[in-house]
Amino acid sequence: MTPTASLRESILQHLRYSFGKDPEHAILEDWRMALSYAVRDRITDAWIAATGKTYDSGAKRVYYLSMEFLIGRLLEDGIVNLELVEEAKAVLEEFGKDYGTVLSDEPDAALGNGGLGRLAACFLESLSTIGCPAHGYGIRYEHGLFRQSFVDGRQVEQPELWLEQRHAWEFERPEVRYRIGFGGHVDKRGETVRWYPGEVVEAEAFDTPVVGWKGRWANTLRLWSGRAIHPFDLDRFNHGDFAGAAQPEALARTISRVLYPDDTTEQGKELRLKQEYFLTAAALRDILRRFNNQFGDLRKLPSKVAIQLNDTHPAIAGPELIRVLHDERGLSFEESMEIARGCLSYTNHTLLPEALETWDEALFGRLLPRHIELIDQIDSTHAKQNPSRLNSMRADHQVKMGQLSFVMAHHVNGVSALHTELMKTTVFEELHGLHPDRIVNETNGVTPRRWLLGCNPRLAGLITESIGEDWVDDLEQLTKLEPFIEDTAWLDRYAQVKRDNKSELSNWMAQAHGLHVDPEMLFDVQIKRLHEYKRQHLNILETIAHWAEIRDNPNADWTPRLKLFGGKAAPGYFFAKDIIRLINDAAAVINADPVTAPYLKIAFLPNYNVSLAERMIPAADLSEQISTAGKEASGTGNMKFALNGAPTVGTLDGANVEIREHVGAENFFLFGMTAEEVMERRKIEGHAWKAVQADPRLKRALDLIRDGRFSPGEPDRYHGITGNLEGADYFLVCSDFTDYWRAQREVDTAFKDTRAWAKMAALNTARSGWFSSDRTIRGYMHDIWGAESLL
Ligand code: OX2
Repeated sequence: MTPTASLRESILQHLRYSFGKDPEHAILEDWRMALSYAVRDRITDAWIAATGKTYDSGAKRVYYLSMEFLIGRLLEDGIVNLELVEEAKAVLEEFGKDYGTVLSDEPDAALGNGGLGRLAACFLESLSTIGCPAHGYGIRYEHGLFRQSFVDGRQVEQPELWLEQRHAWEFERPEVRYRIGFGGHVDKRGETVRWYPGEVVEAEAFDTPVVGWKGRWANTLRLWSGRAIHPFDLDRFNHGDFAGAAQPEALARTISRVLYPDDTTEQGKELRLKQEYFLTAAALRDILRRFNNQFGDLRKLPSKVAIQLNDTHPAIAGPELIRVLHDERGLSFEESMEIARGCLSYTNHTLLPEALETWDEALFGRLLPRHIELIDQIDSTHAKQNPSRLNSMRADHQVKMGQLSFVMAHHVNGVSALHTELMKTTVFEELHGLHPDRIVNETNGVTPRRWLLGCNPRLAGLITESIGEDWVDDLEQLTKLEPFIEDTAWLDRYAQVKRDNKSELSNWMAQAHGLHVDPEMLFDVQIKRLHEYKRQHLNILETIAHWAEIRDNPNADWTPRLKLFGGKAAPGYFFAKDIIRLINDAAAVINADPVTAPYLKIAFLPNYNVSLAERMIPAADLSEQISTAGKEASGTGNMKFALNGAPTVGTLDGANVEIREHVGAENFFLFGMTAEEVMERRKIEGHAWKAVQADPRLKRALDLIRDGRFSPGEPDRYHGITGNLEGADYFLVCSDFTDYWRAQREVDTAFKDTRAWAKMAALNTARSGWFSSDRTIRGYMHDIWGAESLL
């Protein structure tokens, strides 16, 4: 049987026996599911083999605990990693099905908000590519991140329904269920302490295999779903209370119903804390069961188990592990704490004060009465061991999860060089003083399988043709492209790839959104969550100022530019939602201006998600990474753009710093204040107003907004934004505007020299190999986990 016949056979078999269809009657979803099952069968073989190898080797295992896994679609990932692209295309073509259409039928699993969740997904793929035995543990949210649409330019949120369509990738494990308790009381008899929860739900496992490059290895993503222990109350039913009869099930399922419930209400907060404990307790139960089956002696736990806490969300793992070891298994508190610390490590992803997790002690104590006692005991034990310390995890009637995580972890890592250094001098200054070896840096990375090979087949093809295919799991080999870049014929091909990608995106935008743009324009892209620190408003201000300038002098030699935006604002973050609306309002006015139309267009694509990123990044000419220095811990989109040949216009923030070092300062459009200058600038009274007075372009842009040029029916619609910018301007939009403007005009000039631009883009690709998540994961394995590859 030829390989084509074998995938073909497999698809037809699944159509028939898994879905009860023949090719004549199969709908698109049947084809997608049959192809997925055919691919999944192959992944499953690799998966079972890897699991067997892990058991046999007795190796240390890595457990990645995360409230978010932004995995996106999985079919293409599987096809790409198993090198089945050509075969799958051929089979589908034979049946008159378009490969891209079949892939796009898969719902985009948005079980995360942004960078933190996407990083977790890249890490899982790299762990499998490297062959490091690992599990991801998360929550199987019924509703992922909301779907975004625009009504009159405003963001509207709808529930996300990824599980409404058939989902090919998970295996339900009804035999893997744990009871997770909340509330109740703590009983103390002499030395014996027992927690008797008042409410108990069950966590049920759903497993998704994650396959690595060439199918050499596959690990497990295990997601927990909430269910009631007694799903149906027959007694209530028999008494005619039909709704009440189903209530236990409805309540228990609430726990895994939605990603990040609104936490502005007390109920919302409580649910979030419940989710955190639910994930963590179920994962630890599972880890200990597996360890027990294989090794038994709990003192060996740190040599066999490495648990990574993705931010503080699973920080309850520290006290929970101590509770199990001490209360349930009878080890002393001190020894339990040592064992727990030997297993745990913690990644910090942000220094923003509002994102550092704290819990009100009353709520915490009500939900987790034993854990709050243990946290106090951890705190006082740590205080005894380190008498000079000032930094308590239990001040102001709060529980501080950052401090708890730091104290309970053997290593704490930041996600870029700058961020790690700032951690040492800001949030964790005191704890770092006490434990100077605990903080390490692991600069983020992205998986090249999804973010180059999968999403940019034209560029991947050119690279493989030039240097062979070894770059796919050894990304630093991309430096071998450098000599080719000197060859103008090769460089023209590189430039042609970008043009083709831009045409493809343009066609898609026309067909999907009725947006018509000229693919010859400079595609300037800012895609990420909406946040003041990310400064989408700096971008739109510059766009407006530029528009005014073109109108002053329409016959000058302007570089045509398309400003592309994508990103969601948190439903309760009204300022960020206003920024979205401003961009959409400005787009409506500016796109309709016949004078500037050849030179400037704006588009905000709705419902930004992983799949949309995969479309946009390969087509980008310019990557906007313009956060206020010191605020973006790392960024990972910045890496994807550089890898796909879009130079950055950016500040010295997060991983931008390292990207610039790698690609070369001459291939990066730097602007703005440094993190230190930012702190100094904030001390100057009236800094924003001074910046506005000093730059007439900025002043004009603000005036246009304030005077209602983009909201004629409601001139004061954006007074919140203009007032903020001219007043406090905490994120220093005005102070960085003038230098941003300068950098953008440098971009205009540079883009006119097509060859020089192509060279700059190609050098970005050639020198971004270090930003592979394979490199990051090797760093964690070596510096933090003490784990080894089994390949
Ligand atoms: C994000 C950070 O904002 C981003 O800079 C970083 O690249 C990403 O995590 C992965 O490390 N929630 N999301 C983040 O931090 C938090 C908290």
